[in-house]
Amino acid sequence: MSSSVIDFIATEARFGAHNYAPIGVVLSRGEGVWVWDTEGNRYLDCLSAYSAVSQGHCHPKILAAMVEQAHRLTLTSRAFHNDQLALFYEEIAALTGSHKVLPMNSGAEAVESAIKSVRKWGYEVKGVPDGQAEIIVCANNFHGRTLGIVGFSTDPETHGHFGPFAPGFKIIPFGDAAALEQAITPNTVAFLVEPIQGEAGVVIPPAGYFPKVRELCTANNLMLVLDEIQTGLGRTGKLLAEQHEGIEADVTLLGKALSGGFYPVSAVLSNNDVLGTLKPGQHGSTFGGNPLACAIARAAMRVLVEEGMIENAARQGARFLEGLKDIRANTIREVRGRGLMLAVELHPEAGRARHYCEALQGKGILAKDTHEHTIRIAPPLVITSDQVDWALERFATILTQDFS
Ligand code: IF1
Repeated sequence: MSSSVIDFIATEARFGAHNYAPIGVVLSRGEGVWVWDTEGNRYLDCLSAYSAVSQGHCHPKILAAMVEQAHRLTLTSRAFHNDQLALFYEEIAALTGSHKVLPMNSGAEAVESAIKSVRKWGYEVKGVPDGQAEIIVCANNFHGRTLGIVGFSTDPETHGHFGPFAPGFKIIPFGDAAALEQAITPNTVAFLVEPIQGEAGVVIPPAGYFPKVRELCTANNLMLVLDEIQTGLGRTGKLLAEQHEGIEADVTLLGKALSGGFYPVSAVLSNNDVLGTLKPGQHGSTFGGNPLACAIARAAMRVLVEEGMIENAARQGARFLEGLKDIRANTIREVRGRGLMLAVELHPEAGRARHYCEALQGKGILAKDTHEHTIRIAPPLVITSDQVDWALERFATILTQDFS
């Protein structure tokens, strides 16, 4: 390592809170599926900033929209109208079929906003007694880092020593419709769930789970809130992961790729009167819905569709999954995925996934471990067949080695 690389890492460690343990690479440039470190080494990005750079690094059309808007107007606050918000609403509604949109910034803010909205809906529309609203969530969920959200996390790392937490959440196993049925009471206002659990290790629920969930939510008059912050916008090979299940959520949460990685942009989408319960002064954000964010998001959505990235995610995801399944290595316990949201789960005896990710870095691939034994693979949706094959060769080399 050159001294400059050591400097960046040491300086981060000296001044920064140590709430991350990054792999030892300092990135300084990106283009499409590729990123370069400060020494000029090139890597295939198989994390895509946790699916935020789905459109590829520094997409030229999103960049142009950002620069153009930054020259004109960046922030007005919602105290005034701006000439980008209406266009953003129109385009995201046309893309997703939603009727109402609430623009926020981070994913966690979209989740918090949805929680507030469904509670208000519960009191004002469903008729739940004030202060009694219950929201059902799943074990091993990941919905963000704010206090409201970490309070219903089941991961001790995520919630440990951050309490006391807000009441009103019930935790049930993921993928178990009977557990949902049992947990519902007259005070239940919503079921908040990821279509595929990301942080839990790319956990795909059993077939038939979501249709049954949809049926239970409708029958009991509660809102199905799908957190598509990671799975949405083409990641799984469809615009929304709910389309694989043939269902429609009442409330859909988007973030991450909504800006193609240029800026934090998130949104709560609803196709009923949940968002209608929010009246002036009851919710907001200084930056939410700002013209720069809206211009960026409009371009990010446009290129996703115009450049066929969603179809490409389905095609290349299938190729990647097949290729991973073809690797004969006794380190591998299971390979799973949908579209370009993939994971390789290692046998516990094979050693920590972190060691495999560090070895992959040496071969020009950046991937991220999760939960000790799982390697997460989520490249930008613009990846080509040749690039998938290039990656597969390297995965085969590393996965047939023993890092225990
Ligand atoms: C970190 C994981 C991914 C999310 C879902 C909401 C949010 C996220 C389904 C919050 C965020 C991130 C945040 C990142 C790690 C990461 C992650 F490993 F934790 F699970 F992507 F796989 N809903 N996910 O996945 O969005 O507020 O961050 O914008 O470093 O914490 P945010």
